[in-house]
Order: sequence, then C-alpha cells, then structure tokens
Amino acid sequence: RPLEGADLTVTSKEFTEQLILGAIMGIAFEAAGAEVLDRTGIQGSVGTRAAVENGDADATYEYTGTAWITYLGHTRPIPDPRQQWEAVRDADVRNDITWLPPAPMNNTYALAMNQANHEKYGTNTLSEVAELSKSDPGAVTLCVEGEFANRADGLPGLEKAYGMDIPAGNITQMDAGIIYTQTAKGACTYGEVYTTDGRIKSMNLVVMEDDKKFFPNYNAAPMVRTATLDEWPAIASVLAPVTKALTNDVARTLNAKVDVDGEDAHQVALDWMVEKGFVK
Ligand code: PBE
Repeated sequence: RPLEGADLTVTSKEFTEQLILGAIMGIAFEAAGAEVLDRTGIQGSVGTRAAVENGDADATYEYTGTAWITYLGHTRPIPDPRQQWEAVRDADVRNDITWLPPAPMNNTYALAMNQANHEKYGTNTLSEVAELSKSDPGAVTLCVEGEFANRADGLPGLEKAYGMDIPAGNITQMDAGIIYTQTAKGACTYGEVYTTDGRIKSMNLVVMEDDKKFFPNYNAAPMVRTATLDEWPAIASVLAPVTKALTNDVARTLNAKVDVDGEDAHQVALDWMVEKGFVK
C-alpha cells in the first residue's frame, strides 16, 4: 500500500460538500495505508487555507476560483477551467502549496429565487436582477452568508460587475444552510446558493444565469502542502482517480443525501468510495 507509514491530516470548510470531500480524501488516504487525522469542518475559507499553510493540515479539496481571487488576490478570473487551475497551481508554488489535477465539478455561487417570486418578477439572469434593483429597489432583497457578503468574488464584486445598487437594509446575513429555507419561503427574493447544493432541486429554486460571467470557475482540486507531497508523492496517484470521478452530478447527489435525506456526510462519502471501487 503506497501510503503505508504516512500520518496525514485532512481538513475542509464547514459546509456539507466540504465535509463530504474531506471525508473522501481521508478515506482514500486510509485505503492506501495512511493513518489519517480528521480536521474537517473549519469555519470559513480563510481558516481552512491557513490550516494548510501553517501545517495544521496536509491537504484539502479547495476550489480554483476561491484560491485565485480570495487567497492569491487576483481580480480577473481566467475563463477556461483548465487554464484557471494551471494559473492557481503556478502561483501557489511560492506558498509551498501544490495543486493536484482538478475535478470536473464546478461549485459556483449563484442567486436563486422561489417559484412564486420567479413568476412575480420574471428574472432569469443577473443582468435582469440588476435592472430590477433599479426599477423597483424594494423588490431585491438578499439572503447571504457573511463570507459571501465580504469576498471580492462575492457580493461586492457582483454589485460592481452588474451595476447593482442594493441598500444595506435589503441584505440579511445568515448561515449557508438557512438561506435555502428562507429563500424557498420567500423571506428574501434572492438567496445566495452553491450550484452543486442538493436543495436547489428539492426546494424547486430557480437559479439566475451569470450572463456576464462574473463568477470564476470553482473546480475542486486537492490543495496539498508541498513538503508533504515531497515525502509522500504517492498522494498524487491515490487521489487522481477519485478526483476525476467528482462530477457536478456526483456532488449534487452526495450533497442531497446529507442536506435533503439527512444522512451523515462521512457515511455518504464512504458509501460512494465503496460503490466506485476506491475502497475494497
Ligand atoms: N464556493 C461555493 C464557495 C462556497 C461554495 C466554492 C464559491 C467556497 O467554498 O469558496
């Protein structure tokens, strides 16, 4: 077993998809013979990144666009997903972080609304939301997370890119999970959602098209400490087939098992790893 003798710590952010991806990574390492310490579930992107930078963790599944804009400080996304990943990989060398090849899955931010509001306001694109914010300022109320409210690839950048001007009083901050129920209820006209979240479908929400391509690609990819990878290069070949299997459909299905059906994230990850033959 290629990772026999390795002690590896995996981390993730606190939301469902991240808990599942962190569990998948840990299970892959264990199946290859490593001892794994689970430090998944860290609050927020910045704290999770810090854990990998300072050695509290060896590896995580991170999103390319998140690194490019939020960690590496760039303002313009690179439209091609592969080139976006390459640019992140190249830029992070100086931080002693190595990016392994990305998954097909792309979990981007979006604004979504319930069916009744969709019929009432008829918006289908973010440009139309921007128009509505000018013609009927009271109509555009938002339910968002604190992180989205403050990230350059979140609300501040979105407002600038689309020329939206949303009064602070129209914006309510809440935890990611609560946004879906509040949006479905119509407590806010638009909720900030993740496009691979299982609740978009189960709650019948309508996702606004990012017609100006403001949001970057957010392909999930292993972000690993270079020192760890130098010691255990087999990490790359252990993760490669697993990462390749992570499509948007897989992410949505696994996320829904947790957020819609109430299953446990680690169990969902393990079941999938067994089903796919990554764990015997
Ligand atoms: N995302 C969507 C966020 C949350 C989910 C990938 C843009 C992130 O974790 O960076």
